[in-house]
Amino acid sequence: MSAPSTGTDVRVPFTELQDLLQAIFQRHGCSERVARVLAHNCASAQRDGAHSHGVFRMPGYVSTLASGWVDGQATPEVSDVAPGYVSVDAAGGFAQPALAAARELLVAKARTAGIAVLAIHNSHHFAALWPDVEPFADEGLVALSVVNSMTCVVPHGARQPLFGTNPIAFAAPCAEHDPIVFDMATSAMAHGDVQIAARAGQQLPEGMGVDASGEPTTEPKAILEGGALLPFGGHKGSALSMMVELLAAALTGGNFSWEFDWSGHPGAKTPWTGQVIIVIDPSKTEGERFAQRSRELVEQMKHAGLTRMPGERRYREREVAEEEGVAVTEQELQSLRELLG
Ligand code: NDP
Ligand code: PYC
Repeated sequence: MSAPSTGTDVRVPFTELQDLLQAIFQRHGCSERVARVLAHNCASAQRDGAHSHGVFRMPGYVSTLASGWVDGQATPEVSDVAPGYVSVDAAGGFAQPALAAARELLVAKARTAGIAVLAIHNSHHFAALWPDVEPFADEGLVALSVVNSMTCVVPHGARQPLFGTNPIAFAAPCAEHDPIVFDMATSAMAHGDVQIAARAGQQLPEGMGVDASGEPTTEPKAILEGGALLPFGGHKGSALSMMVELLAAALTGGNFSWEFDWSGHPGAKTPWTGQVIIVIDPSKTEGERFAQRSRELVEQMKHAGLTRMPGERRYREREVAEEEGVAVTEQELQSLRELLG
């Protein structure tokens, strides 16, 4: 959904926004390396209109760093486990710097073996997932990633929340076209969008969540305060969310969404879990043909009447931002300056 925040938009050059965010991360205890990676991620989400994971997230990052829940200086430990397998202990830091530390090895393995897995554990992910996969498709690779979050979703047929909002992101190259990318929570709605709706005083569509007594509700605050989200698509989304728990936590050695206890760290917001990224080199079997076949698929979908491919809205927003600057509200800009102190 990613509804924009209310207020008057100003346009800020991407690098200016990124530098401001990096300065905030450093000001609140991140190393220069970690701050650069997180700032790029967050500024990119804002640029692409992925508002639930753009600058909206900055107060959450800052309160989490202040709580001591996450290590903003962590040095990830990369292990070359097998010909197609890399493991990273993020050392209680963020997942994106762990990916950055292992990326070169992961790509080399995928190009050699045709496929490689990156398993990250002991990591915090508080961001959109597409920035983790899209760059692989820019290099001609196919990538799939999953990350689990924090207990706030009731499995289909259950009575109590257990799963996280557990997104799945996928990216594939497409000839003479931007990569095909989708990135979606397996909950009916991302937790971030529920927070945005609560802040804006908006009701949600039906079927998103339940209140503290397990009754269906369209009131975002009822979901956030003791209630829970539902999976998208009933038992089907629930099965995908279960798969995310298995891959991102059980496979990596990370926490399931219900396994960490942040109650001793008031202000902590970042889930301490795990992440998997699977990278495939399609040139091993299909040469350049894979990207052509992707293109054919997109053309057929459009021919069938499709007017919006997943990812297209972001690419459009990105194009506008490249021309005019990244849209932020005056209020958001002011809050960012206050976070800089
Ligand atoms: P959305 O439902 O907004 O979008 C999901 C996907 O569907 C996107 O690829 C989007 O493309 C595409 N899409 C949306 N509407 C249409 C349409 N009408 N036709 C075709 N395609 C469409 O995403 P979510 O709310 O589920 O997730 C938002 C973000 O939250 C994600 O980036 C996710 O990674 C993040 N998240 C992160 C978590 C974490 O633990 N780190 C946990 C949960 C969510 P487009 O982008 O172009 O709109
Ligand atoms: O929007 O569901 C969400 C989310 C959880 C963790 C980071 N984002």
